[in-house]
Amino acid sequence: MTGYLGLGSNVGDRRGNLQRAVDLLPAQGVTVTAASSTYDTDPVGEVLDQPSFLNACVRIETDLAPEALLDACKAVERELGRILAGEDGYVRHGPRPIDVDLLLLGDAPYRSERLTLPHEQVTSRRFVLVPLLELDLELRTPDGASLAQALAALPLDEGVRREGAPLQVPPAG
Ligand code: PH2
Ligand code: MG
Ligand code: MG
Repeated sequence: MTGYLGLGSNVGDRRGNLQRAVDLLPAQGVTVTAASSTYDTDPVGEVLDQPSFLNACVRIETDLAPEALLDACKAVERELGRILAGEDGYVRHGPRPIDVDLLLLGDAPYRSERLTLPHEQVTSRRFVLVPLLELDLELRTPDGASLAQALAALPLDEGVRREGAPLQVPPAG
């Protein structure tokens, strides 16, 4: 099944953290088939007073079911030193070396206590939509909504600046 992940980092070597996350995905049963450029983005959400983020998106191919794919994303976050929810020192929406979010997976929506697909913010955040549409301009949510149209409808107040070349796609197999 095809899916899309959103990556973010605003602590330490931001680009190195994003690339390491991508490089760790294959060992989790996640094949990376395309990676976007990196974007320097203004913090949005519950904590605005924190360093700017580096964001990117990747397209993946995986046989993992949604919950197992979420576990794979969390395993990568943990390997890169992220403090996860429930652990000492965790700040929701706070600074982090790495965030790996499951944005879209296949053609069906999914909802559980820990996971909602498509990701609730996939149509409302410029830092998600700009790198995502770089991968595939025709992308739609399972209900058929065009992500390009969602981006066009957003105000321009959320700063998203292209920062660097696309992340490297790890060799297949
Ligand atoms: N992630 C958040 C909260 N705010 N802002 C930007 N610019 N980029 C992010 O990745 C981000 C954020 C929670 O995951
Ligand atoms: Mg996030
Ligand atoms: Mg997250």
